[in-house]
Amino acid sequence: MKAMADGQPQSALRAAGPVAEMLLEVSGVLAVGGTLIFAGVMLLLVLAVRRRSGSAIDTRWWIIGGGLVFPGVVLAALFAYSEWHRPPWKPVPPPNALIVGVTGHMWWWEVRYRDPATGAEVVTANEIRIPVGRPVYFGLGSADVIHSFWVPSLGGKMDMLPGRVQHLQLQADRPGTWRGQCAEYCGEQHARMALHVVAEAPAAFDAWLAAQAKPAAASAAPREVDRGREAFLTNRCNACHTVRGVSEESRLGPDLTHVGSRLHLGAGTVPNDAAQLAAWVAHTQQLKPGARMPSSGERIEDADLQSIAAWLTQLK
Ligand code: HEC
Ligand SMILES: [Cu+2]
Repeated sequence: MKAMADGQPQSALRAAGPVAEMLLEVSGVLAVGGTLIFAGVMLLLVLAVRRRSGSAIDTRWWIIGGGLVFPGVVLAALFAYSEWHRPPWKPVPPPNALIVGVTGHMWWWEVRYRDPATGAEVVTANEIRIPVGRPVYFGLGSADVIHSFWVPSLGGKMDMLPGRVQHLQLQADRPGTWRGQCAEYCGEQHARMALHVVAEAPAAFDAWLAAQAKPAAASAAPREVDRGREAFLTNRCNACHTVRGVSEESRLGPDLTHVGSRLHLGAGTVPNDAAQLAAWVAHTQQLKPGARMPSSGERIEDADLQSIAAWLTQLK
């Protein structure tokens, strides 16, 4: 999975679902049409320059034809064509859609699902899992400034505005991992505000969602892991982070209940494993300067840091 995430270029030219394919087709038609018109105009320019003075061409018809009739017909046709091909942005989800809420934060993404079994909210961050072949209907908002949600291989782009809910529909036709990013400048770490969409078979998605809905598993495991949980609480990481089943809710930072199941840390800043996680906690401000999380390297004993990393990494 990791290799795929890294191998997949972020590109609107690699459409992986019906919405993205439609946008690609419209862009192609516009590019070809624009090129033909440009070539035609250049041809006329050459003819005009080479024309002998005094030859009797009635320029009035060129002005009426080329300046009024031609653009009128072409623009009307393009308007009809693009309306016909418009992505479904009506604020009504199709009946079989999966509904996902995404809130932009400086500089990470909060992602919310509903557990179909209980109706409870399931919160995660920076990574969106979706089932292949099913439309996914996003409700998009922002907790602070304007961000923009964009996963080029899967569909269009939509601004995320504070105090409003915007809508966007995407769909993936095959399993895979696609990178997306914030597409509206939102401050210092705008460039490190990436997200990943992982599309998988419906059964695998259902299993994933059911696992995410559970509270963090109480570890039946090595002492170090238990010590990590204690250190997480005594160092007040829970002031900003929720770990369901371990600490009260706090939404200032990403939900960490199942952080070990994600591909990256820090909204695509580093790949996720225990060593990277320890480095992230110790040197947050070096890895992502300005991030709304303090570096803890100087504050936390190294042994505690390693146990916190071991504990969080096994929260799958
Ligand atoms: C003041 C609030 C705050 C405190 C305290 C805090 N964090 Fe964070 N943490 C954040 C924010 C905000 C982010 C998101 C940063 C970003 O990506 O821009 C974050 C990100 C993370 C991530 C990456 C999660 C992901 O999915 O990308 C981990 C892991 C993490 N913090 C662990 C810790 C640990 C362990 C502690 C305690 C030593 C801690 N944090 C203390 C606010 C905080
Ligand atoms: Cu941004």
